[in-house]
Order: sequence, then structure tokens, then C-alpha cells
Amino acid sequence: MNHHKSKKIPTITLPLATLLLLTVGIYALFMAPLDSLSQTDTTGTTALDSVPGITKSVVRRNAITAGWSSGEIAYLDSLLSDKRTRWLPTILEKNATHVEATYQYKSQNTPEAVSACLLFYNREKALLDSLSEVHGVSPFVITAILKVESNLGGYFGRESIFNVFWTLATGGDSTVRTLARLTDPDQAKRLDRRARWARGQLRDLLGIALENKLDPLDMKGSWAGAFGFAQFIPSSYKAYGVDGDGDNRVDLFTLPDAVASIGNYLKRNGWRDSSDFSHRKKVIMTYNISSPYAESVLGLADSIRAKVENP
Ligand SMILES: [Ca+2]
Repeated sequence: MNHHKSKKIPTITLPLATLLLLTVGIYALFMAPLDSLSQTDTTGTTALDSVPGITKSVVRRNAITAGWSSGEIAYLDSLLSDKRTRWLPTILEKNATHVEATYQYKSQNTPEAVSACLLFYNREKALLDSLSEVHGVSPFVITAILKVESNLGGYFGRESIFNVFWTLATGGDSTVRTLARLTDPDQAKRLDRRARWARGQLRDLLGIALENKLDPLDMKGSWAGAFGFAQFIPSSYKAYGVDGDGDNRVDLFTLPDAVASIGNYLKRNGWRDSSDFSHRKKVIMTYNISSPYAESVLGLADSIRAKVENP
């Protein structure tokens, strides 16, 4: 029996092995993507590669070197140990490879965009008119900026802004760059510059969050660190953010505060509704240093105004 059985084993094992391989193959083809999807959050990182220890110590060491207070460090520590905290190598990669000058603003001055802005303006007229009067900035310009920046509040960005800034702040460290497989000298130079910038933004972000009782892990923004209706970065938030609804908090995820803050930003950078085109363009470019951006905003604002004045 034994001999007989052992002779038969290969003929049984072979189809079994084939079946097993097929099963594994099918599993790999169909189940693995589902499985990895279930582990992947919206930022494209998985829970498994979330936070290598070195990254936390880099950002913490930099904060101490920059003279953060013990309160600030404690707050940073509490956020770094939060279970929602992720280190995002994909964000480092985007910031290392994306060239700012190639930003393209396809014309926003389409009939669809104008209609959407018109609906929005009519719905929020009281708010837009009163706040734009306070700052002396046309409600149509503010509406146009809201359209271009966040599709009138329809899209704030999908990244946790805390995760974006603390990840960027680690990019100045060569060990971290090796970990992220970004060792090209040009990329390294860019990430180093970006890290120095991000460290200041991170500190401002934590200050803003504490002052306005916001959760920085809950604030969603872009991979470049801009967030809310007006897509401000933390330093602009700190410098120009104002309360538009009188609740004594500046929350740029609320429309009144975003509208007031855009108005304040433009006014403080020299905006006058009565200025000529080139001056107004110059002021819009302090908001976003892109000529096509400024032209899109001003063109869209004119189209909205024309529709409101001649419905
Ligand atoms: Ca407010």
C-alpha cells in the first residue's frame, strides 16, 4: 500500500500544486487589490508604512532647535502619537518633483463656472456684500477666488494638513530622504528648502489650531499645504485670517471667515476696486504668484459682475 500510494503521490501532488498556484494567482489578482484598498487611506499610504520612528525624532529635534516652547513641543508630541498620524512619502515625492512654474490654471472663465458663481453669489449675497464692503473688495472678486481655490467650498483637499506639514518638515534629513527613496541631488535640495519652509508652517498651524480650537489632524488640504475655502497656508492664516461671523474664532473652513480673510488679505496688499487692471492683477498675484491665475480670477469676476448687472 505504502509503495503503491507513494507512487501515486506525484500524480496527485502535481494537479494539487497547480490548483494551489492558480488559487494563489487568482487571489493575488483579485483579492490583493481589494485587501490593499481596505488598508489604504485617501492619501495613498497604508497603516503599515505610516510612521517610521526616525521621522518623528527628526521633526521633534528640529522643533527643539528652532526654540519651540515646552507647551508647543508637548502639543507636537501628542499629535505625533495620535493614531491618525501618518508619515506621507508620497507627499515628499510630489513636493520634490513638482515644479511650481509649471502650474497651469486653465481658464476658469467658462459659462458653467460663471453660472455656478452666480448661483453662489445669489445664495450668499447678504454675506458677500456686507463683508466685501468692510474690506473694500468687490464681492465678485472674492467669489471668483473662492471658485478657483476650492470650487466654492466644494473641494478643500484630501490630505490631513498636519500630516502634510510634519512630513514635509522631515524632508531636510538625508536619512529620511533615503527612506523615501528621494536621493537625487536636485530633489534633495528642493526638499531641504521645502522642509525649512514647512517647519515654520507647522509651528503656525499648531498655534492656529490651539487658538481657534481646531483639530489639525482633521483639517483637510492640498499636498502643497493649502486648505479651507480660500486655500490659505498657515502663515497667511496667521497674518491675514479674520473672524467674519463674530464668534471670536477664525475658522477658514467656514464661509464668513474665509470671505472676510480674502478681503483682508487683498486690502492689506493694496487692493482698490477702482485701480486699473495691471494694479489689480499685481495684488491678486500676491495671493498666488501666477499670471494666468490672476487673469483667470479677474476675468471670472468681470463675467459674474456682468451677469449680475444685466441678468
Ligand atoms: Ca469665526
